[in-house]
Amino acid sequence: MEQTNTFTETSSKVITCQAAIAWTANAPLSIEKIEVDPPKPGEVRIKIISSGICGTDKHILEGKDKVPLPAILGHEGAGIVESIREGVTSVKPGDKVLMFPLPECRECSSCLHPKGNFCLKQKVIPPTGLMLDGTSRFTCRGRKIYHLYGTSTFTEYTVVHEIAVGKIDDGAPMDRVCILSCEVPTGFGAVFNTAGVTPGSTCVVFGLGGIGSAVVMACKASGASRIIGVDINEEKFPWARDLGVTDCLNPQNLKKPVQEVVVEMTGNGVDFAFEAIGLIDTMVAALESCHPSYGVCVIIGVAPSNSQFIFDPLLLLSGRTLKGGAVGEYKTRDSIPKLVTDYMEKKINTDPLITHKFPFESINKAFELFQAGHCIRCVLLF
Ligand code: PAD
Ligand code: ZN
Repeated sequence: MEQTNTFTETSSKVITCQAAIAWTANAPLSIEKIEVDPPKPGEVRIKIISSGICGTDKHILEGKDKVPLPAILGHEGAGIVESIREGVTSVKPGDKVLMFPLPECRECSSCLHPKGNFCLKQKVIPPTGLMLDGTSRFTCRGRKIYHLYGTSTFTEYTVVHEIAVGKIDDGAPMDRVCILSCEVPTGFGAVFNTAGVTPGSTCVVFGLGGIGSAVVMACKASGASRIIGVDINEEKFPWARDLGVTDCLNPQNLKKPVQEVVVEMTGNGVDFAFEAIGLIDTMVAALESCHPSYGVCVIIGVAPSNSQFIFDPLLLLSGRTLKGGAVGEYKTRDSIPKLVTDYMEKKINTDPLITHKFPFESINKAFELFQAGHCIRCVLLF
């Protein structure tokens, strides 16, 4: 009861709180006092409890993925609804929620298609940094601050469209389920929805970071007989082996291109290849690692802005399939709360995907650790 009163006391008022601002790329985030406007119709204001730091946030901070700045980054958050505005019916103050980098409006052609998940309502590519009405809810030192993918989780409070929020189990452990809003569905869905990995199959995973690790976990759960992991950072190998990787390859230690080694190791190439790095060269290597006739290559990594994916079309003529997908092709609001229930019922255990936890104030330390390659996923606790 007491908690509900606290939540309603602040509704319709501006909230002053701490947030990590990315003023420019290639500089540390700056923790500052910000003002968060009340939600507008169809919007939800959320108190963030935890947030993962994703490779996409790192790429943005390194200037590789261009988004409007200054912004509040972070898109892998768990929180509690502080207030809602008219039109919002699926969540109420006090609800535990996840917020999604990809919304589900349930009205656009993607959402209405049984397989479509790339909701067209909110412009995710290229990102506008603004809410659907073309404005921002964040102000810092008198200046408007951009949102990221309609989420922005590196802040004590954020405002998100209802179409990007999902209510989760009341008992969900908030320090652990935040990764179910991006890392876990992205990796699991690439395997279960996009590729359809089959028992006994051979797989190669390029990139053994957070997303690649979730891919490995799902390949193992699908009964893959061989899972080859590729990374230039050998610190990732022990974690990857624990999750199910059977062979680890560091391309920098090989005498020939890694794809040639993968093809030799598997006879003619793997059944399923995944690219979870975000580089054109490794995307081509993943495609070339596939069996020429029936291999399936799934692109998950987000390539640097304005890059071109150039490859020999004969690679497809022989029968290979090239696919991609955002957030594992899950319809986010329909599916992700169910993943949380699966986690609660111990049908999936995603805890090994979190290797470090930091208080929110130490966000720059967490980024340093991530950039140095010493972790799989860091989670920030507020
Ligand atoms: P991460 O930094 O945890 O993992 C990337 C891994 O790649 C690290 O282990 C690196 O050591 C490794 N690596 C880097 N360069 C090379 C190389 N040349 N060869 C081999 N290995 C290399 O990031 P992440 O796992 O969080 O994200 C991975 C990608 O997935 C990134 O591009 C991100 O933007 C993308 C992503 N996509 C979606 C989606 O919906 N499609 C969602 C979330 C993240
Ligand atoms: Zn939609």
